[in-house]
Amino acid sequence: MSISKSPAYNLKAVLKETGISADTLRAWERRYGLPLPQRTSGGHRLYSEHDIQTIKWLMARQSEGLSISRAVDMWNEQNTSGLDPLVASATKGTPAASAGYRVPETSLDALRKQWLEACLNFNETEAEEVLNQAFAMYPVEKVCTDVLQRGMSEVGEYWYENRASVQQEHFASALAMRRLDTLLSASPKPTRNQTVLVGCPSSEWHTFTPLLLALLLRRRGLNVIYLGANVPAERFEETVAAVHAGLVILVAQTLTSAAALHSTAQSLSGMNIPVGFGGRIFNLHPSIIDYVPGHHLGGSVEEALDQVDALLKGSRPKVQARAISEEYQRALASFNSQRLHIESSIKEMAQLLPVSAEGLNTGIHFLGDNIAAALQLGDMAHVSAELDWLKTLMQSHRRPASELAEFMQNYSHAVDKHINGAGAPIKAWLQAQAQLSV
Ligand code: B12
Repeated sequence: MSISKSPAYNLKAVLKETGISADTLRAWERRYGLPLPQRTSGGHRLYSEHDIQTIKWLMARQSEGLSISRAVDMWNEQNTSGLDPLVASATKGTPAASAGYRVPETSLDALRKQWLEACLNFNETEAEEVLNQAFAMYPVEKVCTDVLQRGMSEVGEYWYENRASVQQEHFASALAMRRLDTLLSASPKPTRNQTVLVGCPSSEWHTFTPLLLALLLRRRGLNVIYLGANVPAERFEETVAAVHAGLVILVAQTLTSAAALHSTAQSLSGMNIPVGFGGRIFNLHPSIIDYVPGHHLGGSVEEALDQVDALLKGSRPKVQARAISEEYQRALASFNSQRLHIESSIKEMAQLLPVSAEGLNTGIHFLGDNIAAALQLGDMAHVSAELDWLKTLMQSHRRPASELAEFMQNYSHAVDKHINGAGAPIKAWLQAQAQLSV
């Protein structure tokens, strides 16, 4: 078989014939000299039939799972050993497999698995290579959600079940964040004149989804100002006014940061700017949504994208948030004012418990923050889910359930002592939990 090497086709014809993008084709030429078309006297590229077949050959290797650099290596190896790769592939079926290359699966699920495995092994080179391959094969949006976001979620589950260490989880999230940062800084200039502020309320350190949202909105042409983690409510209004924001998006993953989000949204509610919000905690406890003076952007980052467009068009009526009951308002005010006393009483009572001072402090803070947040968000039952989380964590670290029951009893006595009547909803909940924990 002889394939013509005479220059005959312009760039447009080649793009149409192969389906490759002009940028990718130019990058292959620049990096690998493959293919290297001739030029007209005016400097325009002219490709031969052989060039077109070369491009198709390289694309076929990519769809078999090879990275472009491995595909080029294979092309060069076959050429140096006197084999015409185009002839070999026409006669032998899948060249990557027959040349002894490991052909990894390239579905998004398989790529996510490979990425996770590389992260769990602290293998940065491999993890980056898998991502490069994923981005070469699939749209940016798909890779970000199906590989990175779902990968992060899975790492979180591994950590929770004690199948991954904090170090492995941190390593994976650092790589994922770094990639999003790079993509964001490389994204084109905004083409729309609306500005969206995206950030986390105070006490929220999970920045992956707000950063992802910032990236995806930027790729839709919006001017996104990304504020990152732990943004306090103070002076937020000033910032919104200074940048002429058309929309503020706040993201929370935990109960305590949902309460902080609630406070920030309240402080912005006097301005005529819509507030959008979302995150894991609103999926877990949808009843919280009604208490937030803002627009819930849906259950996933993808859903949020369309909601954002609707909000910017001004086609959504202002949300009337639900107020918490008077009983809860009283309980919250008393709890906040007596919290220090309650906590020092628990510490005194817990001296006999076989837990370290550090463990006890963490437990006290965790529970106190969650009680205050649940009261602010209208339902003490929200703390139960957080406790389930704590129980499973304790189990996976082999801590006895009786430890938690005793701690809850102590907490209940301390609430009784310092905020007797007004603390009723807290006490009722603590008593029920102490029974359940034994
Ligand atoms: C990475 C990570 C961290 C990193 C964050 C690094 C960073 N810069 O982001 C660090 C180490 C800082 C961290 C700290 C903590 N973390 Co953490 N973390 C995670 C992990 C693994 C991923 C977080 C993430 O990016 N989630 C976002 C995506 C990947 O999650 P997702 O739930 O699949 O997202 C879906 C929906 O929730 C929704 N969604 C999510 N965000 C948004 C946003 C919008 C606008 C919308 C519309 C929808 C939406 O859409 C997605 C579906 O498409 C999660 C595991 C998990 N499942 O989330 C734990 C997790 C969130 N962390 C958890 C905990 C407990 C903590 C700590 C308290 C741990 C500790 N003891 O210190 C601290 C708290 C920090 C704080 N105050 O904010 C728990 C929360 C449990 C709970 N009941 O609150 C989780 C769930 C782990 C677990 N399984 O137990 N964490």
